[in-house]
Amino acid sequence: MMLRTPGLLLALIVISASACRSDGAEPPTPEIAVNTVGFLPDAPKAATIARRCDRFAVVDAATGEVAFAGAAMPHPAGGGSDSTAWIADFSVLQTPGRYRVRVDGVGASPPFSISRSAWNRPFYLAMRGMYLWRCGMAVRDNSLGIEFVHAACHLDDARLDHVDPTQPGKAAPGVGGWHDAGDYNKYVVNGAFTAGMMLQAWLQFEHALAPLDLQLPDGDPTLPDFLEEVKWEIDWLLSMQAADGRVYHKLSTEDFGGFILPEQETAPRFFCPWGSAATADLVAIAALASRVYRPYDADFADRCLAAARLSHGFLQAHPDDHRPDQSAFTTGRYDSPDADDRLWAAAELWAATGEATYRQSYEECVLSPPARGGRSRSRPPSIVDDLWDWGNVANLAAYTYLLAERPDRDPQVVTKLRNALRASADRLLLAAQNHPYARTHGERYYWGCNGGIARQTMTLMLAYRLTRQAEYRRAAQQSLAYLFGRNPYARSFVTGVGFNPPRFPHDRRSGGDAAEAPWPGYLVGGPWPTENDWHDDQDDYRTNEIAVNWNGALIYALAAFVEPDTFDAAN
Ligand code: 9MR
Ligand code: ZN
Repeated sequence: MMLRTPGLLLALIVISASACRSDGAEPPTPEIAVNTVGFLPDAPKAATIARRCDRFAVVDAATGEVAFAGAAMPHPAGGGSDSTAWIADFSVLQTPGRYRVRVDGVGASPPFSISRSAWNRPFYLAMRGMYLWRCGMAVRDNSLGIEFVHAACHLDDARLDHVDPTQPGKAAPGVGGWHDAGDYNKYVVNGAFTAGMMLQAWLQFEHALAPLDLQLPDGDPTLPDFLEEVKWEIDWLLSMQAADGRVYHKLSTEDFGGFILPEQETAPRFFCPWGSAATADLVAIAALASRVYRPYDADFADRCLAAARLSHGFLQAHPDDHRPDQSAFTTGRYDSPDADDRLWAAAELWAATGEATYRQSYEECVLSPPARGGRSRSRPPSIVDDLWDWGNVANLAAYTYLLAERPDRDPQVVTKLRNALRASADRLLLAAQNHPYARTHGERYYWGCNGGIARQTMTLMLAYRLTRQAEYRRAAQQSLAYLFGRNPYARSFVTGVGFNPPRFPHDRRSGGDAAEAPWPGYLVGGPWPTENDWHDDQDDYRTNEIAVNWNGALIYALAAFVEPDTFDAAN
């Protein structure tokens, strides 16, 4: 063909060049699973390829230029050369950029970055997710260029009928806090647990979290945004305390509502009768808050400590494991034995006050866990659990004790806890090594296990802090990689973040608003009972719901790697 003008010639050259370098446009193959957000430059970096292969390349996502080439290795757990999982390790590539993993004959992965800011945006969105969960006020977000909005909701929270049937219609203040999950109810055990994980993140990564601007509306200028968001929940938790110190277990409609925006949910909401686990969790979170908020707001800290002591006194007078009467409700139960909650309460009260009685009651329990079968301690809590959740909060107590700088710790208890923590972290490491997607809980799946994977980074980061052994920190990074795409689905499990994230989470706002996209920044529960059982389907509340205790764990994991110096640029 005769080319008549240099302009046309240039255009053709550009077109043909971009045809050769088509990696940016090639649809990703689900056979290459990789973290689809990004890696810190020094992070471990690997993709899992679900097909036999020899060599792989990491290519520039825009130009297709090869930045790194290597041999894929069969994953040992997959059975040598018959392995169905091949690992492409490119940890040595540290140059910031945007890349894809490419395997001839298989295809290319979704793009990802190598950057010191890699986790900033996911952190921001996960924190915005907490703000968007706020009950009792209007919320609005446009982070994705899509308007997510609801008006002030549940302003009548709540009635006391099920607490005191002699005074029908009587109400008490319980407005505020976060909705729990895809439903709009509020549960003390899970709320305190979530706030507890987030304040642990603060205790450990304060330097990184303190400067971050989360663009919260009408904020308190004296509080860092991170603490302001957690305080929204703590204020509500304090309102769940009765005058005598008992704590109402939850605040809820009698039955789950429909897929409508929260302000449209007008069915009456009720305080649920008290429970000893909720009461102990309130003690723990209020004591912890008194410590964390004191430098900013001494009055609030005093109020928190007084609340913690009041409820602790109530628990002392009621030593039995008192399960809440939930007979009026069919909503979430969050019902489990209180031994671990009492343990957390003791550890936090000691950390907040230094008073020996609190310390001793924690130490006694660590050194000689109460015998099985006792009435109030029907199930001794595991002191450091591998996979833990709202039903066993004892890990939070152990972290607090281990991190406390008070001089009066019992060396025997310190040793026992350190050993238990190390042993747990080592089991998580081993599980990740033996798993083709580096999943720290191997092949164990349960309701909300994605949250469990995120939460396991707490044990890993603590082990790293105490030993300075990099492998623990690296395993925590691999857990984030799993949640954001290096998993058998080759998809991100967090709405609005990474490649092909969940589109139909079990979330009443996402299902009830006009926007097509789901509300962003939420980790979905994840596959169970097997690896194959995750469905991106709104009806599948067992695997595709969202919940504060999963996001709180994710926020902890991301907080460990957020980069404050470049945070603004991320938004
Ligand atoms: O996360 C909770 C999980 O551990 C339980 O097995 C499950 C069934 O009781 O409930 C989960 O919590 C849900 C709660 O009960 C209601 N709000 C939504 C929560 C997440 O699915
Ligand atoms: Zn609400």
